[in-house]
Amino acid sequence: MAYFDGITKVKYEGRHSDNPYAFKFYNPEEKIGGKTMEEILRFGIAYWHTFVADGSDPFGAGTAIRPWDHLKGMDLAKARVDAAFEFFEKIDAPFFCFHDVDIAPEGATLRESNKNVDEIVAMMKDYMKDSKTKLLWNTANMFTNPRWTHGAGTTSHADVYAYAAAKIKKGLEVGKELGAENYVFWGGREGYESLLNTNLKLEQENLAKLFHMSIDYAKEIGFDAQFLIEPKPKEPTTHQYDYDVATATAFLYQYDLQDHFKFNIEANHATLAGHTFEHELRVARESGMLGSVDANQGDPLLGWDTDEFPTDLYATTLAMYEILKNGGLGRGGLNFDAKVRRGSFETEDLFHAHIAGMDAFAIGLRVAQKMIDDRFFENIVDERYKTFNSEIGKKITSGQTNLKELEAHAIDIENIEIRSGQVEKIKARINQYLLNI
Ligand code: XUL
Ligand code: CO
Repeated sequence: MAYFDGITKVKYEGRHSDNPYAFKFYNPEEKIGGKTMEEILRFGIAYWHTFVADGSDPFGAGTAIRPWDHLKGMDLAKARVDAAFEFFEKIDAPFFCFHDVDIAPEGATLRESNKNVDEIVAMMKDYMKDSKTKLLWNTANMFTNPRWTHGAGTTSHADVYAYAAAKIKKGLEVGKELGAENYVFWGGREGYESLLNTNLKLEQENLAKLFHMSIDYAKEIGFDAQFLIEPKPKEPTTHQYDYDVATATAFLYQYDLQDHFKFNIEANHATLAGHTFEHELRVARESGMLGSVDANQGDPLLGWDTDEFPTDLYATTLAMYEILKNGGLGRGGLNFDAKVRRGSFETEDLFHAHIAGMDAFAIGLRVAQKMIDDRFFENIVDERYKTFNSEIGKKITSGQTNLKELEAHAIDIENIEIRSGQVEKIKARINQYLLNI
């Protein structure tokens, strides 16, 4: 059965097309800076938002109308796999991502849940023989079920910890079976509500031990995926341990995990942390830890994780600049961890949303590559920091000086010429780049 009847494969028609089911800027085969757009952008479809979510929010029931709505249990799970692979083909997605509970219903025990997962994984594997769509990453959902109320790897109960470990073990096996490029750890409920009842040290040490056990097990079974930590602040718990890239980097170094993890950076998590998307990407990139991206955007008027499809060209351009300067995303990709708005409840909205997101990143890529070719930011930064190429500047950057020598240099200076940072001039120029693609 076809779930998206009447919609044919979405193709690139160029910027002047008025076909809502065509890409205007994303041309998968077109080369940008030597690689195809498909190779650089590595788009992924988030199974949970696109095939599972129903548009419900904390204030009301689901609104989404989906052609698989009438089904239940494993029949529903199987219909979603059929729908997913039809969607991947039609939207031309090279990757997808899922949590264990997205693909198969949970049973009364983990043994039962795993049996359901196995059945769906076998079905996916079958589809993947003929489909070009690969698994970017999978993960274990350790935040929805009430057992995770006090955390998973940071829980106050050893049985819950064991359950979490068992779910990760299964997730690694599933990742291996489906050839996943990455395995993601988003610490859904890894944090705390209040210090009044929390052993912070034990919780963090236990979490680190769980990561070490996961590394060991992946090695044992020969699953060579890249491990990714996805930082997020203050949601759902008041204090999330992986608050942002800097906080999580300190955690990784503290527990000797730094060589085993990179970051999966989500735009809306960055802004919730009080950072820009590009800040988080830059911090990860500069420490060699930029692994993958959850491509979405938040609503600046709302203080929670709205997971909107990315359409802000300024943000996608600056993000693509970081990604290109990183030499690409390697085994990572741009996963649309994004959901259609509650009011966008028709099935076709799933296509419009993904087309909008893919085009927005394609524009970002085109503009960022042009800026890099022109050395736009590089020239600005070189000029701004040029005094560090002077005799004393070189001594500072190479660590060849000391306070006495710097005092001798500074003591008789009467006038230091400080130049404007020219942020407005830079922004005006960026607007020109955006309008001239
Ligand atoms: C939650 C979130 C997750 C992770 C995977 O905010 O981003 O969907 O991406 O668990
Ligand atoms: Co995410």
